[in-house]
Amino acid sequence: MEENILNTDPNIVAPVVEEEIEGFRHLNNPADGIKPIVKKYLGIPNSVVQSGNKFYFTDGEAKVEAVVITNEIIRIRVAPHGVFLEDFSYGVPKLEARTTEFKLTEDADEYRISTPNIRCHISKKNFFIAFSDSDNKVTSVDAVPMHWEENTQFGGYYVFGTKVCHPSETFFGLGDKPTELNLRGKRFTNWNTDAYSFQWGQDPLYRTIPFYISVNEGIAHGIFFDNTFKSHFDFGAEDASKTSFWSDGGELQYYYIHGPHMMDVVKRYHILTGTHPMPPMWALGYHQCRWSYYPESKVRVITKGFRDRKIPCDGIYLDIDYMDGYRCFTWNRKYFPDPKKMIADLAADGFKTVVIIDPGIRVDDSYPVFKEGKEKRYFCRRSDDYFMEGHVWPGRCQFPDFTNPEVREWWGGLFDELVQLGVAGVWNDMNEPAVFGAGTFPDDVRHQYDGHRGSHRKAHNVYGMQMVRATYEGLRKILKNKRPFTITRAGYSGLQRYASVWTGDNVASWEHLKIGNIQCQRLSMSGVPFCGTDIGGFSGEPDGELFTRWIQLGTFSPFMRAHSAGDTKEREPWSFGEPFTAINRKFIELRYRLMPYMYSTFWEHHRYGFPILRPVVMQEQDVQSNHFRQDEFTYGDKILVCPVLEPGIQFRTVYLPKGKWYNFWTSELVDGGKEVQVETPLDTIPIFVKAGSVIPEYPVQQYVGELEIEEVKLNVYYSDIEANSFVFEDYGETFAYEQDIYLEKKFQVNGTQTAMTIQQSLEGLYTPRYENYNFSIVGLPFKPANIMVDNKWVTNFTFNNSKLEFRHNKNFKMIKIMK
Ligand code: MIG
Repeated sequence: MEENILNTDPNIVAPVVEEEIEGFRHLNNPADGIKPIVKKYLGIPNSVVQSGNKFYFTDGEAKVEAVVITNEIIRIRVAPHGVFLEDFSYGVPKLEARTTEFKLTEDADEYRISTPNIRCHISKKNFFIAFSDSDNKVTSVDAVPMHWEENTQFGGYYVFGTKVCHPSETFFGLGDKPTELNLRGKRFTNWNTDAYSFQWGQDPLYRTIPFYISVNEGIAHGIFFDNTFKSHFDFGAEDASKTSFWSDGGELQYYYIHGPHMMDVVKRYHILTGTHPMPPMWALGYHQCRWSYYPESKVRVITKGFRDRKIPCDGIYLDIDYMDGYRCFTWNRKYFPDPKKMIADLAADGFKTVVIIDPGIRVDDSYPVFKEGKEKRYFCRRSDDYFMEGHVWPGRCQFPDFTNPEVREWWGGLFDELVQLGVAGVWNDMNEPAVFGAGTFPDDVRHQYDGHRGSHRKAHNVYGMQMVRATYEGLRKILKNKRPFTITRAGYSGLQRYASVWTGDNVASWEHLKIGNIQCQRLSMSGVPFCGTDIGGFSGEPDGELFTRWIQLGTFSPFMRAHSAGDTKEREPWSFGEPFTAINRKFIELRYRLMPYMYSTFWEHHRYGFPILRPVVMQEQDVQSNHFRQDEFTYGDKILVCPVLEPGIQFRTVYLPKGKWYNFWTSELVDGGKEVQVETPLDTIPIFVKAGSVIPEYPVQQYVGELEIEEVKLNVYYSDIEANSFVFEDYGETFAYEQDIYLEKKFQVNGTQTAMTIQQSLEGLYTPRYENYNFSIVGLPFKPANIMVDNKWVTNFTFNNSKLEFRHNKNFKMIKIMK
């Protein structure tokens, strides 16, 4: 008989003693087939001890710790024999208590830790842990007590948490999973994997983001299972009434993050794991990549191709062939005889050069990087002290242990020469880590893990993040006050502190366009805001239509880069001829026009923890059908985009959240809260702007910084409901913003049938160099007769096709437009 170990019957007191369950197929290792397993559950709590913001409960042997971090975040962890592991996390660099407003109470049924906004209940009957909000509405409750199973091979435990899954509950998050946005009914594993040409539903992929958001009956909460071992999540897949997360080692340790809105959960997740630093503004431009552009003459043909055709571009990438025998930090002098000159020439033409770096270091005593790493014992070793060796591009390789701070420091320093040559960004590949044949390292490889030593089982999922951290921190030192630009394939929660990501080796297919759209939204809501796909698809051949539709999606991906595998045909924005080239140009130009809006959205992320892309469910989580929408999303909260994901489409259905929206192309005003049909000829995709928005716009530039911006266009969308917008400005490439040298402009728009007002307030120490705004007011319901700015009349304005245009000095406080 198969016994249900995930019993939720509250009348059944969980077993206190070790329990043998024959015939249960182990959740972790289906490959093991049938084997007896021994699971142990928390028993009955019999005491509590408080130490500051930490509370310890015990059943006599196991201990549970609850730590109050903020009024909405509590961390739980379990020590099977009462001894907790060292409190160290790559995901959460500083665990600071940010509240003192909590108290412990107790009655016959439970212990209760309360903050002003949430309560954590520890049942005295069965050690179930529950969370509720200040209205006592339970948002999360154990379905069985937390439990574990001894790992006889490696020591430690497999650890399990199981919560009740409600019939209407939906789930989001987990990073880059290539499946429906809503994760309900599915099971996942996190184990960073080089997944060339991955498919819909394939799991795992490149990243481990063990964080999910649940929404039930209008209330959202998040669980961040901060555990770097191979981890697993089940959202009602095995049993529709249970949500489980478990891991092959480490501690059962998770953060409960309260909403009630999904946006609150994401923002609070960023309190724990940090946000992305401001990127240099050029990094938000268009980037062109290929495996590989070489030799130098080819790179010059490509970059010239952009300028000749007037297609904006900021980034040009060198893939592995720039190196000498794929040795990191070297150059193939046959292909690139004078990299310094080439990079300088490209820079003079407005291109930033980004180079790839892999973790595998060629075993070769005449190669200084290898020699030094070997002498200083920086490479990973197996359990018996043999070197971890594997084949990757350079041939036989060893691999730096990036979990060692000394190794990171060394690695970071290696970029000095590349920076002196003018390299502007570093692309970190193969850092899952990937090894030909074997896939990755064997489990027994040892890692220093910042002094908290462990095997590859523990370090695998953070290896890539620590590599790009070494890269980022090294660049940050070398560049001094200039912002580094890095991109990584692998990562763990918190990677956003160091890098942008691309979604890896996708395929040139319509299905992958759809996957990419979902992945970017999902990464965004999982705390990885700066993300993008290989536009066009890495492997395979897109036709012109697919490529153009992908450029259109990419225009609204935070990271916009076209990339393709070496065995494919040419893949530049002009490779498909007309009409595609002109449309691709139009969209890349749109990206540059919207640059100040996108940059401001980035600030909103960096400073306040908002995601950049927001699926409509994040706009309106109370509308249940939104929990199943995954095509349309907003960039920031003002611009809604719905990519076209099928060939030959002349129309598509778009859902607009409640409120009023302007069709970006036609300025037509549309009521939201419903689906609308939108025309989608090849040269447009549905784009809508929320009424009341102020969208700043730059003139088209061929690259960021090409023009001295003399005037910023302010597109103001009339609204009869008061609406707020903001614009962020600063130097665009330094860390002066950390010293508060920036400007946050706040705009408030309000209208009636006879008048409209625009108010501006300024905050910050930065002064932009341009003097004027060029106003374009869309959707005025009346013909304007008078415009007054700060009590002075504006006489020079035009009104055509319901668009009001005039110029004014940027320092205005109040504009009144009257009938
Ligand atoms: O084994 O550097 O995902 O973007 O072009 C392939 C060559 C290694 C995989 C990356 C891809 C890159 C390619 N790399």
